[in-house]
Amino acid sequence: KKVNVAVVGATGMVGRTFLKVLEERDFPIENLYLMASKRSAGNTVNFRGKDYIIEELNENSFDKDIDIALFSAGGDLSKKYAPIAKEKGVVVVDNSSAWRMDKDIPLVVPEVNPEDVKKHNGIIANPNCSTIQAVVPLKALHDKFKIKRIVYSTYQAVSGSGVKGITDLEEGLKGNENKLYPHPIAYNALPHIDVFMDNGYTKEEMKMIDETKKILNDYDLKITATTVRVPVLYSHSESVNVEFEKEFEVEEVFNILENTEGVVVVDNPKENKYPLALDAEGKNEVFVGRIRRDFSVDNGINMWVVADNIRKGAATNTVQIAELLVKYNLV
Ligand code: A2P
Ligand code: 11C
Repeated sequence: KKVNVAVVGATGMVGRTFLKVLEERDFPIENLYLMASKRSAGNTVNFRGKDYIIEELNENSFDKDIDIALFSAGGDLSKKYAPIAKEKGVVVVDNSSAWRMDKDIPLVVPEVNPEDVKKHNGIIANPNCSTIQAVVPLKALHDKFKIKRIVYSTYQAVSGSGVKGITDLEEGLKGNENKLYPHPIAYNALPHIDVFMDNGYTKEEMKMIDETKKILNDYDLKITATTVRVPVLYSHSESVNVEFEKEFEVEEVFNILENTEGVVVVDNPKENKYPLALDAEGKNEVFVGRIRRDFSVDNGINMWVVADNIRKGAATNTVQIAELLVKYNLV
């Protein structure tokens, strides 16, 4: 079955990657509509050898026969246009943070909670990049050993802030002043992603905490997070410290992760093999390594989790959700 797809924010960093991933994964498209701002309207984009004209997004954009719309044009536009699209019978898969914590809207990582797409009310939310890559390995371990507590410490790429983040790093390396971040990102590490909340945490930290509970459907989990921006272009790296309820053998953890869909274990310290941001760039999988027991608690483990934040953290996961909509005959 072929479906009609709209891409909202088609010219953006994630939007362009949607198109690449749709092409690579042979997504069954009948008609494709590309939408962006007035600035890009009229420009053409090539997809599968055919040129498509970019349309300006407006309130009539969804009057056409569209089955699925992939949104990545920012939270404000998602808040405004997702309900309009939904009203017209379109199923929106939204990459912004606008709808993620709405209790009537599923928050989906296909390797973790695929069945949740069936509960969609016209909108499905794609989680934050740093959450997505963490829950892929955590889900399998949670099923087996029941997670009690998680400590996240992240090392996040500047592309998470879009083109302006990349510019701040590239210009900073040339000795020019930072424009986006409050401090230089070149040669630095900033313990500050998104805005600060009243509780002392950043919004990025709270997203990781709240979204993990929703995706794993376990609100008893104890989770804390420190999220840090580092001078890396693509791929977020994360130290994930986990305490389980049940006893385990490290070998079992390796076995489980080696057999988890979407995970690639890279862990051979003798040969200096572990997941690296540069190796994950452009890949769709989540790379896990440095798997070792945390001797400071009864049933603890440490791991290093790396994934391309624009791919698995955004575009790939969104396209995988769209694939589920087709697979389950929901469009
Ligand atoms: P445009 O390129 O025409 O500005 P990024 O996250 O990389 O900054 O990309 C944001 C995406 O959202 C781009 O495709 C951008 O289109 C789109 N966008 C920004 N503002 C609007 C708007 N007012 N209406 C429609 N699309 C928008
Ligand atoms: C970052 N995680 O690296 C952010 C980017 O909620 O979709 C994604 C923000 C979001 O800055």
